Amino acid sequence: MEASEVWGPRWKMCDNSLARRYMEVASRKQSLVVLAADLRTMGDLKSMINLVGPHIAALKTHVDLVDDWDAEEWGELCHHAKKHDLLIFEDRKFADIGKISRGQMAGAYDIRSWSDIVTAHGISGPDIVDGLCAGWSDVDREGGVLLLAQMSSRGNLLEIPGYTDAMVAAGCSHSGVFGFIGNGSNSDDVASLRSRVGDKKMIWTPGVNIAIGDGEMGQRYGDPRKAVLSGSDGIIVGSGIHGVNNPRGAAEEYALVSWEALLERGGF
Ligand code: 5BU
Repeated sequence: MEASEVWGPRWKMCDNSLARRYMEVASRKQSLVVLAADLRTMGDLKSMINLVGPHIAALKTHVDLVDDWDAEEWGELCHHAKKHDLLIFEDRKFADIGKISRGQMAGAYDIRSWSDIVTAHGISGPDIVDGLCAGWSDVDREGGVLLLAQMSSRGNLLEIPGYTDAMVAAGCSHSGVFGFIGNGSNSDDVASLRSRVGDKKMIWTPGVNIAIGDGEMGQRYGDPRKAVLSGSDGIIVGSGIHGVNNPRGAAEEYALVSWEALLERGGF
């Protein structure tokens, strides 16, 4: 199916080029699954991409979690991910002032050269988005920033009244903003975020698992189908895929559930 047919108003109103690319990939692969690839070795990461690559739309990394990280091998891994038609999303949660965030896009990991999407907190003010976009421009690339409007973990301070509204207000008008992170563990939270965000931006949700309830160390999980029906455009799933006996089967199942929910929702 064509992305423009599937995504309806989201496609028409979108102002971030990476978000369009995501909608195209998701439509080609019939999956809204973003794999949280929280694995500790390069070998395990590569094997996981091979196993589940056909069923996911994006690969979410924590580059500083990998014990045997090596720049050259990482480049090869990203190349491999691209062959699987995946967007690469570094969940770095940048939070510094604009100039420093721009610098941190370079540095030892050189995130600007291989990431398509990164996460950022808005706590330091809106210039962080300019800083991150400047980081990509420095290597003639374009990317999209996912701002944390909500989190999935228990007791997070983004729940303090006013924070989410301020984040959405600051992020909605910036074309460098790909979208917002919403709390996938609670479909009311996702629906409320969607009503504030409107159609112009993506909402991606961590805290999603077919086995709903409390996870390790304050993580909370909600149902993937409900998250999409409430307005999530991408379900971020980690242990629900890499932590089970049959990751490929699980990825396929999350893909099917997410895709069917998107079609049921009618793209918006
Ligand atoms: P899990 O294994 O499905 O619980 O992994 C969740 C992933 O999503 C993990 O990589 C977290 O860093 C990430 N995450 C999250 O869980 N909650 C949040 O609010 C944000 C990111 Br932002």
